[in-house]
Amino acid sequence: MAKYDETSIKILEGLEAVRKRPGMYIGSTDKRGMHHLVWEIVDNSIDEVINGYGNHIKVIINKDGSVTVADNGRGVPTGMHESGKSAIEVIYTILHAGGKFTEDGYKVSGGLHGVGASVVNALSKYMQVVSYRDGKIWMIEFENGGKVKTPLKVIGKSNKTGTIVKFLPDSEIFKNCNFSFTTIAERMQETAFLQNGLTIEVIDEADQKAEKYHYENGLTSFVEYMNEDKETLHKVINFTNTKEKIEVAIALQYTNTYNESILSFVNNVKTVDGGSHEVGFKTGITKAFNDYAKNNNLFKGKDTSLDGADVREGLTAVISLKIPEELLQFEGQTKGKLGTPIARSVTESITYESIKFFLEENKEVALTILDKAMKSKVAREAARKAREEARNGKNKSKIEKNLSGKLAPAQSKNPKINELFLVEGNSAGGSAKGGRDRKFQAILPLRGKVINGEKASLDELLKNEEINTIIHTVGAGVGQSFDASESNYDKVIIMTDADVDGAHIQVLLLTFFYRYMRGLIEEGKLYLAMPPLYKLDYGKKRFYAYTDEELAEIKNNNPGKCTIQRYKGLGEMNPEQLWETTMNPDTRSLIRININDASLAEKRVSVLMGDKVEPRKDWINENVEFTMEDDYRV
Ligand code: 0RA
Repeated sequence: MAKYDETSIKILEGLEAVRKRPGMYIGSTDKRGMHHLVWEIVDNSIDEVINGYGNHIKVIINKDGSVTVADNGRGVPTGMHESGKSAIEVIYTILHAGGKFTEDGYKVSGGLHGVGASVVNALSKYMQVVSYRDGKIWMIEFENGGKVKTPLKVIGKSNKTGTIVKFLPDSEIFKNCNFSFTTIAERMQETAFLQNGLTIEVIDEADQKAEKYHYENGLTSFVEYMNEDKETLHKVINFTNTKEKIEVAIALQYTNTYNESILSFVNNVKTVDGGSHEVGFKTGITKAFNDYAKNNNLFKGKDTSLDGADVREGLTAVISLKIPEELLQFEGQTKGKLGTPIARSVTESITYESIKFFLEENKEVALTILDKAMKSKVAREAARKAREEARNGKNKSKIEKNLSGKLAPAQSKNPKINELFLVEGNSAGGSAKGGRDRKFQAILPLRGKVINGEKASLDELLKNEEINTIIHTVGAGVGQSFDASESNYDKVIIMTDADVDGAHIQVLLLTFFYRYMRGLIEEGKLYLAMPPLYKLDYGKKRFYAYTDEELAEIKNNNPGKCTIQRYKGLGEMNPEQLWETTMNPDTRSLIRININDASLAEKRVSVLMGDKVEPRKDWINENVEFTMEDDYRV
C-alpha cells in the first residue's frame, strides 16, 4: 500500500510539471498547442493501424469543446502493471510510458512529436478512456489534469475491440481556443493518404460538418490532389520497394509549371526539413534521367548533363519511408530532418532503378519530361548570365533605364536597416516619397499590373518590366539562384490601397515572391503595410482606425461630435499622414508574411493563381498565416 501511495505522488508530480510548463511538452498553449493534443491521441490510434491492427479511426469535435478519438485496434491493455496500477492508468498518467508497451514495430512518434497520452491528460479538465478488449468494455475517467475520477471498471460486454478516448482541454491552460474542423480534417486527410486502406472520419458535432478519407493508393491520390489544379504531363508514377529493412514508397508526376514540390514523410510523420531520404531521391532521379538521355543520344552540342534543378522543374513528389525504430535518427532543432544515413543510399537506389525502368518502358513520357528539363537548363543559364551581367555592370544602361525615375533610393546603403516600399500607383508613390524617412526608406512605385507568376515562366517574368525592376532593386537574384542574404533590404513592404485592385496586386506580388523569392518570406523579410481605413477628427484630437472594430471602439471611447473620413486609397493621404499612419516604424503596424504549411500554401497558390480565379479574401485568410506585428519597431 505504501508503495502505491509513493508512486501516486510521483505520478501527480510528473503531471503537475507538465501543467507548469506546457510549452516544453506541446510547444505552446495557443491554438496550435491545443491541436497538438489531438495529434498525440490520434497518433496512438495510428500506431495501432501501422502495426496492423484496425483500419478505422474517428475524430469527433463534440459540442462541449471536447474531442473524441475512436479506433478499432486491439484496445488499450487493462491488466495489472507491476506498479500495482492497471496498464491503462499507467499509459495515461505516466510520462513517456506509451513506448514500454509497444516495443516492436513502427511508431508514429519515433523521435518526433510523441510526448505521450499522459501529457494530454495532464492538460485536460476531463479525460475518459474506454477500451474494448477481452470481451469486455472497460472504462476509466480522469479529471483536473490526470487525477483518477473513476477507477478502471467494466461497464459492459462486447466482442468488439478498440479504444475510445475523450478529452476536454483545460481552459485555464488553453485560453480562448477552439478546435478547428479544417485544421483537423486537413491533417487527417494527409494521414489517410499515407496509410492505404485506413478510413478516417472527422466529424464536427457543433457545426454539423463531416469528412471521410479513405485511399487504396494513397500516395498516388496525394500527388493527384496536389496537382489537381495544374496541367500534368503524364499519369502519376509510383513505386515501392524495401531494402535494408527500410520500406520506400514514392509517387511523382510532372506538371507544366516551373516549380518543384517534394513532400517527405518517415513513419507517417512529415519531415519538414527533408534529410537523407530526400537527398537520395534527388540524386536517384537526376541520375536516372541523365543516364537515359545519354544512352539515347539526346544531348546536343556541348551539353552532357542536366542539373538536379532542371530535372525537378515542374515535379510534384511524395516520398514516404517506413523505418524501424532502431534505425531512426532525426536532426535539427525541431527534429524535422531525417538523419539515418542508410536511408539515403536505399532511397537513391530504389528511385534510380524504378525510374530507369519506367523511362525504358514509357519512351514518350521520357521524351516529354526531358524536353522540359532541357528547356529549363537553357532558361536557367540565360537567367544566370543576365544576373552576372547585371553584377558586372555590363547591362547597366538597360537596367538603369528600367529603374530610372522609378526607384527613390534610400540614402543609407545598409541592408540591415533599409526598407523597400512597393507602392501601388504613381500618386501614392508620390505621397510615399514625400512622407518617408529618406535615410533608410526606399520607394518603388509600381505602375502597371504585375504579371501572374503562377502562369508565366521565369523567362517571361524576366521580360515583365515591373518584375524585372523588383528583382534588380532587391538585388538578390531570382528563382533557383535567389539568395535572401544578398537582399539590399531588411524589409520589403507591399503597400496598396485597401480595395479590390489593391488586393489583386497584393496577391500577384505575394505569388511572385512565394514562387521566385521564397527565401525572403522564409527569412521574415516580406511585409504588408496596413494603411488606416478611417480618419476620425474631433476638433483638435485625431484618431485613425485600421479596422471596423477599431472604428467602433474609438467612437465608443470618445463620445461627441466627430467627422469621419473613409480612405478609399493611399492617394487620399498627404505625405505627413501616410508617414504617421503607415510608414513610421514607431506608429505603424505591419503584417509579416509567413508560410504556415508549405504543402498547403503550395496547393493554395496553385489553386488560386493558376487557371481558377478566386477572391483574394479567401486566399489571404487561408493561404498564408499572418502575424500581426503590433507597434512593430525596427
Ligand atoms: C499498448 C499495447 C497494446 C495496445 C495499445 C497500447 C493501444 C493503445 C492505444 C491508444 C489508442 N488506441 C490504442 N490501441 C492500442 C497491445 C497489447 C496487446 O494486445 O498485445
